[in-house]
Amino acid sequence: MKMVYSPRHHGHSGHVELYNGQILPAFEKPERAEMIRAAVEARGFGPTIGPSAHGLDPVARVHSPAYVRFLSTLTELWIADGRPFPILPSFWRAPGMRRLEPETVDGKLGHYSFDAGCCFVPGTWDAIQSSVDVALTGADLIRAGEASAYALCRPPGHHAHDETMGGYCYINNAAVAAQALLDSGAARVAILDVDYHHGNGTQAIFYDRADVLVCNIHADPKQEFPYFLGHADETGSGAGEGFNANYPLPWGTGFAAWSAALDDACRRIEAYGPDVLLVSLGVDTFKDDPISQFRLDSPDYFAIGSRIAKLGRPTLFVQEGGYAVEAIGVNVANTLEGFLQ
Ligand code: Q9C
Ligand code: ZN
Repeated sequence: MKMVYSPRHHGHSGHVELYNGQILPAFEKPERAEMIRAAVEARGFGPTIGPSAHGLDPVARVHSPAYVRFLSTLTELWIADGRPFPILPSFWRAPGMRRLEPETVDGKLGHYSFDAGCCFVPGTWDAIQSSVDVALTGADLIRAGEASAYALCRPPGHHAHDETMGGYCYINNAAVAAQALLDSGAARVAILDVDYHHGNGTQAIFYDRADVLVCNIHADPKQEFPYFLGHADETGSGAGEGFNANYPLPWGTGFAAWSAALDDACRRIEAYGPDVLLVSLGVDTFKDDPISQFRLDSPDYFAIGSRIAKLGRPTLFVQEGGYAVEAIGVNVANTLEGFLQ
């Protein structure tokens, strides 16, 4: 299995988030990707390759042109205004307010975000572009006939909506890769999101469509971020009715209950018969994750990988969350090894 990785993720470093009322170094930090790269390379699954540049056209198949323009110009607008870094949004629209794009950069920042989890430093936009190129290069590998590939995306993507960033996510890497696969001949794609947090962006992007089945196993939004999406009764709308499945689980969930949800999700995917499977691979389900409340242990990730392999589909793993820096490399590598065995 090839791994796609870019050192340009390092541009997104020294950034902050708002946590417990304080501006703190972000949990989503560069060491994450380096720990994963080292652990995966140590297992010898296959070569590490760099991404090829795909430009912004495939991004604009999922995200609105105005949002892509915002992301690509925010840093220069900020510098032109003579403002200090980092950039961090802190005001948002309430229901009932109007959806007009403000003219000023502060207004745009609130318009295109849903939390204070998406900070910009000068290298952030370059890192975002490299991350989606990593996912698209992984999709190219699958298209070229590889049975599987691993895209080490950083920053992650699954919280990003068509025109909203949040939860450390700017561009929805998995959604862009899924759309690229559909645009190049796949008829049906399934996305299995095993990150601890609900993949609200991925769900919302494909909610009214039958060509992408989205299954999400995550902490119950009644208790956990992103709080406002991810309930079990969200099953899709219109043509997409029946093509979204959520498995919200309570804080404290261990592998027995978690893997029962995985089994159910896998049965759905099997019945759907996708041409390609994308796995939004977050390992923040780990027992020692600093911002999460599930109790999976490192050996459990072998079992996750091997259950996914039983589906027998061309499979692209796309990295999402996981913040226990010392363990995330092992947990990702265990998942991939369980898949490959
Ligand atoms: N205690 C991903 O895993 N912070 N994003 C919530 C609640 C936001 C996580 C804090 C967590 C976002 C890709
Ligand atoms: Zn997460």
